[in-house]
Amino acid sequence: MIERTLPVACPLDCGGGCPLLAHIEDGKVVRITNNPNGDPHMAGCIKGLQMTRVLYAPDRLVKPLIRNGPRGSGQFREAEWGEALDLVAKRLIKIKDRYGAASIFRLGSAGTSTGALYETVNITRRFLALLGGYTDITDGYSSAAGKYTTPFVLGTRAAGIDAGTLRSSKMIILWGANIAEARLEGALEAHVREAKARGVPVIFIDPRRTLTAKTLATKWIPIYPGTDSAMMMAVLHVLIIEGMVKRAFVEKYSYGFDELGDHVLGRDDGVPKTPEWAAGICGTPAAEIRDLARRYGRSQPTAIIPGLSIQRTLGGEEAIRMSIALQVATANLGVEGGSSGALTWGTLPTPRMGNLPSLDNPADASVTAYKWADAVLEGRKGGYPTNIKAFYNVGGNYLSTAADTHKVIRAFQSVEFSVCHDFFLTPTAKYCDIVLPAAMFLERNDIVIADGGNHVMFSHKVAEPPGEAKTDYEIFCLLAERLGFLPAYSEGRTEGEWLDKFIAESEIPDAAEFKEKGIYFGVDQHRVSLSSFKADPKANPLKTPSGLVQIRSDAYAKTGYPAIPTCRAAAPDLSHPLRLISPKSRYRVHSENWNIPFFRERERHALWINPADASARGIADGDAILIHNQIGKVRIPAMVTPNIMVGVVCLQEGAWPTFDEDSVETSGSPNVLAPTEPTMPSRATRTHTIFVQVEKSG
Ligand SMILES: Nc1nc2c(c(=O)[nH]1)N[C@H]1C(S)=C(S)[C@@H](COP(=O)(O)OP(=O)(O)OC[C@H]3O[C@@H](n4cnc5c(=O)[nH]c(N)nc54)[C@H](O)[C@@H]3O)O[C@H]1N2
Ligand SMILES: Nc1nc2c(c(=O)[nH]1)N[C@H]1C(S)=C(S)[C@@H](COP(=O)(O)OP(=O)(O)OC[C@H]3O[C@@H](n4cnc5c(=O)[nH]c(N)nc54)[C@H](O)[C@@H]3O)O[C@H]1N2
Ligand SMILES: [Mo]
Repeated sequence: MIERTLPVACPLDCGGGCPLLAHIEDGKVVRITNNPNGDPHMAGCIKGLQMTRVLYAPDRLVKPLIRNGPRGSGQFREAEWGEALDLVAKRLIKIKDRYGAASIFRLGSAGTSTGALYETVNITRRFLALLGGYTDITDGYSSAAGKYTTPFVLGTRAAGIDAGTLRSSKMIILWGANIAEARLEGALEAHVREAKARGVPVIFIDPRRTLTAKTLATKWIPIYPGTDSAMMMAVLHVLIIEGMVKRAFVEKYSYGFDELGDHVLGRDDGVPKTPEWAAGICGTPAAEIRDLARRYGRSQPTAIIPGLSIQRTLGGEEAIRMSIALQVATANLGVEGGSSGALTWGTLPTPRMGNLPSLDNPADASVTAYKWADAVLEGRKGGYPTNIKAFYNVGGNYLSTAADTHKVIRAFQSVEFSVCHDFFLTPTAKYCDIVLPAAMFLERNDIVIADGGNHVMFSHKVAEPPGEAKTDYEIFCLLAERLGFLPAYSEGRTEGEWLDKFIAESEIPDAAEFKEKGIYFGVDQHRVSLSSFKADPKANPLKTPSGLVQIRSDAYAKTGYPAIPTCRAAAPDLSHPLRLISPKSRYRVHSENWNIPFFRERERHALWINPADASARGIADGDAILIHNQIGKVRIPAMVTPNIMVGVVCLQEGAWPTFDEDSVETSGSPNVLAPTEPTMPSRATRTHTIFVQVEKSG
């Protein structure tokens, strides 16, 4: 039997963008390994290496489905492509003619997030733009607070680092960054592991003792979710009091630092932000915070790598402003081995590469992601730009991943028409009128541009789509043909012709070599953002009003929130005293893989609860419990574990929700409990600030 190999690249939403190699025997993918042409630090995770479990899953969709039962019931009949596509085209035109193009809402986010051709958001936007326009979702669930805030402080969002620069770090702080599980890029974990092996302290600040705490960190510091700005202020308090602030750096590179210093010392409000003050907010012993500050103040360079988690909280904007302020105070910004303190993810340029051209949205209407269901339900009356009548969903499973599942269901019930493309009959697909079976990345060719690092990858088609499944591009071309705009959509190009065009537009000198190796590296693999500003702030000022790091921002103050960072951590109320977090599982990408037994069996899905909180409620490991708040109820077993701090409970993101007759959710889907009230002023997601009560379920 002859085995051959072809490079592929995982385009899923973990930011990893990992270079992989598919091993093919008799036309079947039998194994996936790491692509040896990648950097040795790049290693695929279990999701990528076991992708054949998804590829050959027995529940892959193989035919178009047309709903013939109530929405959500899962009752569909199989249809021929011709019938399904005619229906989609007819309904879209009818809705557009009757209510205007902006009544069509584009849903979906994670899907394929890094494909030059198949990026699910981009490929859908192009189609809907040619249809005449749509209402778009902007900002996303991931990093909206950080993206909003960082330009006020740094004048740019491009403030990340290449993981290779950690070779120069003397200390690494993973601040809510659980990188061994919630991957932020393919090479980060190996670089942190190497640093640890060199004797570099790796501090992990997280409410949970996770795999990162166990395998990568030298120290775990627990913290209540949503309180990072308080701990950061206390760290700064110690740095100031103990004379460890690098004054010359602060003066040369920042604006308004002293005002923050006065606030931290309590000169403006009479509340010194000491470790003892923070201990009461963060649930972390003051001695731990003081020790962290001293070690941090002494170790240079130190890289703070914030997780996206710290800004997906109420007041999460301030955690990002504060972590930048800390890196300024310690002279770690713009320095190799340091970091800016801003999000490191997806912020530095990648090698030049063409991609499917985006088109202006003629309807020019959009809604911020966290409020999308409210926008559907309230429409113009609620101050939103449009009245929504139809959904076009590609690459999203919002029944599982969007906040307030009951509201999401009402939104799906409210529209006249909904269509989605997916590999599986997800809970979201079940609420759609037409479900079109899509090909996954191993069944098509694409170019993958990773979120982290400086490389691009070619991903070959290594399998045929199952049954009659088609690629998203084929589906959109067939629809565009029916709607009369195929020439504009496809520009007459096949998949392969687009990819050749993108490579021709790229900096890659040899297309054949790129396809054969599967990866191309940009010239510089050790980029430090803001390093030219650091080298000469007069010649290379930041794009802020002062040209410096804007610790105080009058522009930010115009949003109604203070000009300097403040602590806006929300505290639970007496009836909902526990703080619920809903982080990523290492076995899933959001809700993806929930339906794949191989992945499900590897992890117990239950509510993490500390033994003290459990015994106070008479809860033993494995007991059925009810988690509840004003938004919803979830019944699921408890997992009593010291790996979560007292006062915090955790239900990992991604369960496909199921409900009993009393509307109690029974799979363990945390978004049933998530309010859609966003963090302000960014109007971003706050899914790590949810307050609940937990009790034994009778
Ligand atoms: N395996 C896997 N990896 C992924 C993804 C995935 O779905 N699966 N998704 C990718 C995507 S789209 C994104 S946006 C990123 C998300 O990246 P993150 O936001 O970093 O991921 P989370 O898992 O939500 O949270 C990371 C850690 O922060 C902790 N945490 C929660 N709240 C707080 C807090 O307020 N403060 C502190 N200090 N810690 C807190 C959690 O316990 C968790 O261990 O991950 C990417 N990587
Ligand atoms: N409670 C809570 N909720 C969260 C989070 C959290 O931390 N806690 N994290 C949030 C974050 S950071 C994010 S980014 C969102 C993600 O939210 P979603 O975008 O809904 O994420 P997924 O569950 O990955 O859904 C992607 C869907 O697209 C399908 N798909 C994948 N690739 C393709 C493709 O190429 N073509 C087509 N047609 N379909 C494809 C998959 O099968 C899957 O059904 O979730 C958010 N929700
Ligand atoms: Mo995300």
